[in-house]
Amino acid sequence: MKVLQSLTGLVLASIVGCLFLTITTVKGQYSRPRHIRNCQQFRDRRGRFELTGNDDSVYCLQQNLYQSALSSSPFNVSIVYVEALLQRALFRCSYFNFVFRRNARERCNWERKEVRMLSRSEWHRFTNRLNILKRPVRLPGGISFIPYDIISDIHRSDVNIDAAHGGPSFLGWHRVYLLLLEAAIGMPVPYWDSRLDYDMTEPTDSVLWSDEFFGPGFGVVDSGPFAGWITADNISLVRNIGSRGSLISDAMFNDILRYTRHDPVVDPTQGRSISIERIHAGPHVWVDGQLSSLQTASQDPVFFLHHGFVDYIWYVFRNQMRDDGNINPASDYPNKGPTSHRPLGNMIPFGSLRNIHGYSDFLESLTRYQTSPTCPSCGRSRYLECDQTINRCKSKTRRQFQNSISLADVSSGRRQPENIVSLADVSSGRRQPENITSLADVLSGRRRAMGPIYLGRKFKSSFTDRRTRGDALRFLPLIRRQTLV
Ligand SMILES: [Cu+2]
Repeated sequence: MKVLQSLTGLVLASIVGCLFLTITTVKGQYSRPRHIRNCQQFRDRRGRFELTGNDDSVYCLQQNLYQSALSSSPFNVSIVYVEALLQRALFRCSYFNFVFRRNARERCNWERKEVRMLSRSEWHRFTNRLNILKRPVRLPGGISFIPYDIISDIHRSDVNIDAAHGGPSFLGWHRVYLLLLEAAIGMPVPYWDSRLDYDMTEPTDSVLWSDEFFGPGFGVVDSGPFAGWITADNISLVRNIGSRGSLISDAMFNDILRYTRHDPVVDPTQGRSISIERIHAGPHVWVDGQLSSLQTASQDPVFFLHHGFVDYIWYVFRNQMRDDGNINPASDYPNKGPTSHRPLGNMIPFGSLRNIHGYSDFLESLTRYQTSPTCPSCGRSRYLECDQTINRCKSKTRRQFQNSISLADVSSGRRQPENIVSLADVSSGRRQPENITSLADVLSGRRRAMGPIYLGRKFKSSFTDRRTRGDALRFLPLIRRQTLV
């Protein structure tokens, strides 16, 4: 009898389950963009949504996760959506997934590369997927949300910011944050090794600040892959590179590597100059705009590439701890700093993770790094060159890259020359040829950047590069906004 009852129960449960699935499937169909015909193709054998080589799967995954969050917890939908992403990040390489799921082997071997080492198709896929995250995802009932903004808003509330900065949890927290973004886009985040720009004569001339990579470094980001992005504060992305602060130099990197314990390098409060967190603030301030403020930094996608490099520094440091110091980095968590950074404290807002989990080998095992390019080949990147006087690779300038585009390419119409500008060049009047943005354009862009920008606490850089100009954007007084997470 009991067997019969449980069988009936099982049958009933599957019928209800199937009905529920059918309803959500039907509901989901009229809310996706016209070109995405069938999100069902991205479900795996167990009915779970899977990211594939098709970029549309990114849209479908967010829609599905948010829809589930909405049904289970309508009042905490953003939090539940972030938790779902976190689960995916942490179990990306679980044994079960590794054995049973499509593309699992590939996902477990993700490798973060210096951004100038990516193939063009890898870079385009990365920016395309970020742009998909930045597009409103529509749900039935007129509900819509922007996945990128929800992810970016995690790095916003005072509670989260305090849990993430000013102590030993800084590194672990941001490691989890990077994994979360990767779970949303289904591919590794590249890293921006700013040493390669620091070693240039004029870092603001780097090819990174062109449409080939990050888009303009001066004023509104109105071209390049992130052109026209409007932040959660309803304003444009802006930058003012080289105003203050400093990129990370080889010397700073090496100074950190003189230590073999976490204590000195994760303590930003003791007035020590050797703190990864302090060094990391330099590029935030150097780029300026949204990136220079704790509350808005992650609105600029450059945030994730910069933090990829911060994580790379830690990764190198940890390997050295093991090799030279015979120390286990997973247990070398200094029990100091603010209360929110205590080892057994919750890693707010990341579910049930504790701060000490950020230091675990398990988290580290989810990420591999391709070593930053070195001389003489510099990874054969067309954007890098070996400076033989210092025996280090450095970035090419926009102009060098422009010149390297063959005439044949341009005349065959395969690619148009891009606008390039060096602020120093333009203001000194050395050049005003065609196709070069004029100083007036640059300044008008910067004026547009002086609208009401919602900034909170600024990063404090311990380093100021002598080459910086000190002409920070004059942002209007700060306005705080209610946070989502
Ligand atoms: Cu941060």
